Amino acid sequence: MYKKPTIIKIEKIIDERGQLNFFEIDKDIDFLIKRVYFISNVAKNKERGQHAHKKLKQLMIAVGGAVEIDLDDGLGNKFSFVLNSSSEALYIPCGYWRVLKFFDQNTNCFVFASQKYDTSDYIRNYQEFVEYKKIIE
Ligand code: T46
Repeated sequence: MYKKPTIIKIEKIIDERGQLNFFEIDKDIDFLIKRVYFISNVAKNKERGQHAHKKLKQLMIAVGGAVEIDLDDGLGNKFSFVLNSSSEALYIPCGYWRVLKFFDQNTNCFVFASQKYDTSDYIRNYQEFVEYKKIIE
């Protein structure tokens, strides 16, 4: 569906009771969700990530606060996004090195993932990641 990291607009319905957001498989994302995790209570300016995934695709949404997500395809292309609205999500295809920078301790980052947790899907060394991308491209 998306070959590159892409911001997706998440539909919202607002009425006198508040706001409701939703997204759907096939319409908004091209994978079945096998795992959901969320990151919270990260001190201001702390970073997470510093790794890439071989197969995992993810959709990230920040609810409250803000998080910057820096992505690198290992082939010289870099992308930077700020998530700060529950009406926007970031789709991250497989094969991107990521660094998450949290702007505020109240940020809750929800992640919808295409695979169950699998340590063998992670590449945690940047040079190894660059070599891996050269081989698979
Ligand atoms: C990613 C970024 C955005 C589990 O046991 N199950 C899980 O599903 C996850 C995600 C993590 N863990 C354990 C593994 C570690 O002992 O939780 C601990 C912290 O995980 P990690 O250091 O990988 O956290 P981040 O924030 O650096 O990375 C996570 C995801 O792992 C990664 O896929 O893209 O968030």
